[in-house]
Amino acid sequence: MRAPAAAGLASLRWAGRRSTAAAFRAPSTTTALSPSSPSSPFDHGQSRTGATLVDTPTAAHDVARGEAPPPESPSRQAEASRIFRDAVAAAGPRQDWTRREISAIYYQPLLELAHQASTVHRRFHSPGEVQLCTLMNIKTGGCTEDCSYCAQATRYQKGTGLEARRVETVESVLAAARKARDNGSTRFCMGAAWRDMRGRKNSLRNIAEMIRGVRELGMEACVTLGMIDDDQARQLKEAGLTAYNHNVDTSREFYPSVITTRSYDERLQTLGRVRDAGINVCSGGILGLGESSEDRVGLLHTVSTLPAHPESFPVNALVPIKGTPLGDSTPVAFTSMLRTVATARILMPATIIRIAAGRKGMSEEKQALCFMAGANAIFTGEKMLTTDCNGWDEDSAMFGRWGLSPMKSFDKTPPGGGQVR
Ligand code: SAM
Ligand code: DTB
Ligand code: SF4
Repeated sequence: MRAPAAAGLASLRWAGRRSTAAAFRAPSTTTALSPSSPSSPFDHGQSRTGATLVDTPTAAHDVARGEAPPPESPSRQAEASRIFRDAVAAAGPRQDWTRREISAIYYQPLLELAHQASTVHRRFHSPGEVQLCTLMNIKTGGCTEDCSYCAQATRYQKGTGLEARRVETVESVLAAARKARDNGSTRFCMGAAWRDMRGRKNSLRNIAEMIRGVRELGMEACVTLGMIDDDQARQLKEAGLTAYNHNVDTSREFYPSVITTRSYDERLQTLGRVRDAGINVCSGGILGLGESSEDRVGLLHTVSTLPAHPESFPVNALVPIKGTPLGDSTPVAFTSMLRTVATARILMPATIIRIAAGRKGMSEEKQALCFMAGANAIFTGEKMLTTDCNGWDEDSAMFGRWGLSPMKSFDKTPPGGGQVR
């Protein structure tokens, strides 16, 4: 359990900021994530190489895949409205979503979608409660994979200039976890720039030590180490791991344009092993990779039709890293982010939805819309993995202004049943 004195300190920080909200300054920067306006209000521009300007299916693109209806057909619109109503009214999580149903939800008028997601959110969660998770990169850089968004791949090192480091010590990781806990975070997530855990017996033993230490601090422990096998999953479970993060990143179709060194199915196999070991699955995606809105629908379809919904669904907005193939990408439209969050909330009502990478560039007002539409977790602290993160002070001030409160640890029953441990 968390030491009472430290718990008191952390809650004072967040509660204190809440009660004196008016005294805190407005956010100083607002980096617009939205690209420039479409040339006409009917411009449904979207492509695999640029940002989605308006998230409406273009008949050519989507009908070619036999999925999305031309938006002007009244009978299709009536069907979409019926699907939407049924989805919103569902009493509990379901895993049999079709892509057609997900499209019908995703392309609803945005404010209606956000509003309905908000009502679903209130049925399954305490509104305004947001989980605070702090990340630590326990092994930086030197990764053999070719994920085209990632600062840590060796093959982009000349361009990124990121130096690889050895695995952090157990002591330094636990010192960082303690600091995170004292600042109010209830989950600590340790990331390593590895393809997989093969031949890393000693590292796994140290990571098990880190997990035990994080749990002794009263925090939920999460790791993201690449692909793992059944035995490694079992060892992590034995150490007390709460959740394993392994993102599918995008749709099955678009995935090979982003990563070639490991397959979509390998990712799903790792998720299966994590689930079978009794560890909560944290799996989400990245927006702004040059995907189309149908790829975002595909991402949502993959995660919402897993045998059990992930306990946590991180929505990352690409942070373009200079020197990587996606270093000059156009930012994803905020409306696409909001649609993804709101649709995820309706499809996976009990899941924790996390605003992950890219939050640093989002105004408070945009974040607030995401919280309204069902997001209920953030990464907070000094750093993400290689990029900056919104700090605890900044976030606690935001919580004060918007009446948000930190979620307690171990307070959720995961969507598949059982206890979050
Ligand atoms: N190496 C492990 C793996 O790939 O599973 C763990 C770490 S990896 C950096 C964790 C996730 O962070 C990726 O799957 C991706 O979704 C996200 N990510 C990495 N770089 C990002 C970036 N530049 N912008 C947004 N999200 C990013
Ligand atoms: C996730 O979905 N996002 C986090 C966490 N899981 C490991 C990582 C984001 C990384 C952002 C880019 C960076 O800092 O290098
Ligand atoms: Fe390696 Fe993970 Fe980065 Fe891919 S996302 S290059 S696997 S650290």
